[in-house]
Amino acid sequence: MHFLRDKGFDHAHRCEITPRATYERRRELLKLLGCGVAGAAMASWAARDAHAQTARPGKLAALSGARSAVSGGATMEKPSAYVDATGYNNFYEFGTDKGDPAQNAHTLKTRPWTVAIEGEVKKPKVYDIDELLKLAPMEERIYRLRCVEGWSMVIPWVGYSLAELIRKVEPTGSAKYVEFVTLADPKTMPFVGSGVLDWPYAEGLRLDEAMHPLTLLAFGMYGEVLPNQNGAPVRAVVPWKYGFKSGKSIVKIRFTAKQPTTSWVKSAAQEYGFYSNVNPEVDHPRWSQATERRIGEDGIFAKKRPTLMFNGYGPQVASLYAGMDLKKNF
Ligand SMILES: Nc1nc2c(c(=O)[nH]1)N[C@H]1C(S)=C(S)[C@@H](COP(=O)(O)O)O[C@H]1N2
Ligand SMILES: [Mo]
Repeated sequence: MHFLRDKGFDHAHRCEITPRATYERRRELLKLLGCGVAGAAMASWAARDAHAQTARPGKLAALSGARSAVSGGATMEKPSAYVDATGYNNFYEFGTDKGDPAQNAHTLKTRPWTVAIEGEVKKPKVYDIDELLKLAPMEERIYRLRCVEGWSMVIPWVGYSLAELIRKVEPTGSAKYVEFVTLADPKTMPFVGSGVLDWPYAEGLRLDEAMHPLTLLAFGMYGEVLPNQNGAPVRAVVPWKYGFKSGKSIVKIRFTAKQPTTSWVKSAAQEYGFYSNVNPEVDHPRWSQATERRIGEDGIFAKKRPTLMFNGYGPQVASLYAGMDLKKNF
């Protein structure tokens, strides 16, 4: 996708422009065919496609959540179609093209699964995923997701605030940061072992960011458990930051005194900062961040949307960054 220039990838060509154009053309074509130009089979395919935007997809085990009472926890924007949310992904462990995770992630084994809580906590513990699932009541959170590449979606997640878990494990006074380490299993993840990124994929947050009620530990989406390509069985979702801060398929959460390095900072520190808050005023060195394409409404003639400061979550999160220079701390 974005930064692989240094390692000899022309990512803009390979992972972004060509596949997205192809993908959009296919969707546009299906829409046109749905308007009666083609036969009944195609029309019904398109109708099912439209219906999928609201109905439970019925593909995986149900996992429902109560409507969230967290401020900013449910955008009124229309959720993206399930086919888009599950078919257009970044999950580099399974390949760098947007369609690769949906194609390849069936090999991921999500049981047995544990998440180790380590570092600066009074109660370190290895949680079994099924215990973690029951740790707090599930909520539905409808969040905008803004990728650093310039596309966005709206996804109804199911999970609970990461703060619920953090409170249980009792960070010590030295804990200032939280590091998320995700699975790196070369047997089931075909791109682990490639030089594309430094594995395991690791991300980090400041402790107060991790404690913010909007920071979600997600186990499901669209009323069902997470599809593998979306980070099953458990992932983070940090809606005011670029998508790559939201690590998928987490196996370890470590509390630290020092700011952890992250996979993206290691790969290109001048392009991907530790904070990576969505900010239309701070351009990526190679492209503007002022606008975005909403996947699903991004036909060839569709207008881009303006990107909002903190992805629209400023009223909830701006105070975390009071007094900070966000051009320096990008
Ligand atoms: N382990 C892991 N987590 C990851 C990534 C990845 O490559 N590996 N990609 C990130 C990026 S760039 C984005 S935009 C989001 C995409 O999440 P989605 O597939 O649910 O849309 O996942 C993030 N989490
Ligand atoms: Mo992303």
